[in-house]
Amino acid sequence: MNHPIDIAKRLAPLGWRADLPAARAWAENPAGRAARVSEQHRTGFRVCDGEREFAVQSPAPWTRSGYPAELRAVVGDFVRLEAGCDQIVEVLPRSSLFRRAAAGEHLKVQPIAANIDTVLVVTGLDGDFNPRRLERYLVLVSASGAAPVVVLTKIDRCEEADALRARLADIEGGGVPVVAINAKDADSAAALAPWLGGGRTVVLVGSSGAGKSTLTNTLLGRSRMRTAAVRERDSRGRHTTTHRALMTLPLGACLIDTPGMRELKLTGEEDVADQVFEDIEQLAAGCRFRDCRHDAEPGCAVRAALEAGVLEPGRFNNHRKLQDERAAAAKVLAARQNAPQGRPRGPRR
Ligand SMILES: Nc1nc2c(ncn2[C@@H]2O[C@H](COP(=O)(O)OP(=O)(O)OP(=O)(O)O)[C@@H](O)[C@H]2O)c(=O)[nH]1
Ligand SMILES: [Mg+2]
Ligand SMILES: [Zn+2]
Repeated sequence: MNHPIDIAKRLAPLGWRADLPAARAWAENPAGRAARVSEQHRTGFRVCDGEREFAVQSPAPWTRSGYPAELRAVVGDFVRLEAGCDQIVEVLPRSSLFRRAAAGEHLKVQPIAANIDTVLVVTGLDGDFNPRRLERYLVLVSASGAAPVVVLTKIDRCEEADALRARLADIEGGGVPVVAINAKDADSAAALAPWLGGGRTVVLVGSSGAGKSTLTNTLLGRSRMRTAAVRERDSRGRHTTTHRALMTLPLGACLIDTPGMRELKLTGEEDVADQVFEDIEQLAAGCRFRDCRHDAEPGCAVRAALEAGVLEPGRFNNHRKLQDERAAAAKVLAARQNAPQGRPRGPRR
């Protein structure tokens, strides 16, 4: 039953593919039982082994408060269970990991989902719509190893959908697909089919009330996740979803629904050469000085673009803000890694 071919058959509907690092690691050491983390609650994990779904115990060190969050399992992880299947022994190597940092006194990195092919960044075409927040999401996605798609929901309730979408022209120009749908309607949600084929895994992220669980139910073809109306005044959701859950869709892909995120800080490990702001990086290459800060330097191509109205000031300011935030977070990380009780150096991340 532990033969790689049996494993592949059993776990294929759960997104197991021969090219994944987890499958390669398993082939080298097929001991115990392989499964995928299908639910993550505050109190623990549920996993699916392709035959049944059940709760499992975490290894003792994971429960220590200082234990690095990234070394614990997260929804979407493939894990090795001990032969009795009661306990996780090991997190198998990941192909990608979507993470954010939560604000607060200490920088706290929070892994959201692992082994993801596509991050669907869900935004309502209502009071939720915010290009600057989308850019922030896209910087986090660029560091994850997964590809982003922006999903605009509530097109059926928005009269200015085209105008709002036009404000994402720079994002689309950077190669990020943008899809506008009615998340309640299966025909409309079918526009996401290119990312939902067999063997693929996608995660839905976005603010509370954006329509993640509504979309999940529509794609599943049944009401599995609870949904709730947003506040009329400001379109804010009520944090209806409280755990992360992975489901296999009729189209074949695995989809992970997550609770709406309040805070979305950078971890410091994002790419410095940004894909998200490639237009600005390209402009900056034309500045007279290589270290131009685009303040008042002569021959500044970025300022020129701002003055000519080619570059949106909001986008430029956000780029700077995110760069500064990333630099500050990277400093905290470096200090922590140099500290005597720095994070344990493991082969995984
Ligand atoms: N008309 C319309 N309503 C939508 C659409 N998408 C979501 N809604 C509504 O928006 C509200 C919030 O949707 P949810 O699916 O609960 O939002 P969520 O992103 O899962 O929110 P959290 O679980 O709190 O993070 C519900 O009343 C949905 O019916 C859409 O495309 N069109
Ligand atoms: Mg939800
Ligand atoms: Zn410049």
